[in-house]
Amino acid sequence: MRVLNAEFLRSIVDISQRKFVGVSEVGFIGRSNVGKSSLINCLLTRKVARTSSSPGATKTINLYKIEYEYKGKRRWIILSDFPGFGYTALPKNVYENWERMVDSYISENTFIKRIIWVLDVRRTFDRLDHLTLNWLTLKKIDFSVAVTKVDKVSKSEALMKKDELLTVVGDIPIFLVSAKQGTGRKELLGHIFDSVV
Ligand SMILES: Nc1nc2c(ncn2[C@@H]2O[C@H](COP(=O)(O)OP(=O)(O)O)[C@@H](O)[C@H]2O)c(=O)[nH]1
Ligand SMILES: [Mg+2]
Repeated sequence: MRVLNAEFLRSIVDISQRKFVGVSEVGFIGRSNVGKSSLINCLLTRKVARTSSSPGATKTINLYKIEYEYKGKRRWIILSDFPGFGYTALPKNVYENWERMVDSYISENTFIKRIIWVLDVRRTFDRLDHLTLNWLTLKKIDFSVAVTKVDKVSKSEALMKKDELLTVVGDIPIFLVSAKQGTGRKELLGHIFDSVV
């Protein structure tokens, strides 16, 4: 398993701007500041995704082109970094705009194979998370959970969080990761590559 090349493709707001017909895609969703962009950079071992110190700054869907070698084959896919939701300072109409943009992009995108839903290990599962879970279920899209920032808690706390989530989200893949320390990187990357074959 080797990432050969990774580059920023473009920022878009609408499916018509996507192009790249036939190329499989895996998307990253989650709250602002949860660590989506950092996780993408960790997976790629390159700083291609822009991380920002101002939460809620990303308002576009950012597409990255990834060339890799996996199980003896060379391929390329798109990873998409979605704008973070649930930033409380955002006015309601901005939130609704996010929902509409992401919802229609995912609904109309037949090349998205899986969503990686990024959750912060230290946060409790709240109303917004339940809404997200309902929405993912309704969309009938395959998704997995990446519980990130596990470097901030003990190993047993991270495992407890995983158990707790399993009872809430049901039988879906859950990965414990740290973008800072690289924990769980190989497992999640292999899972992503397995999702697109
Ligand atoms: N300790 C720690 N900090 C992280 C981790 N991942 C992200 N961060 C920090 O969390 C903040 C938000 O990260 P970012 O990737 O921009 O989040 P995004 O808004 O979801 O894309 C940044 O200050 C990161 O350095 C992690 O695994 N461990
Ligand atoms: Mg980001």
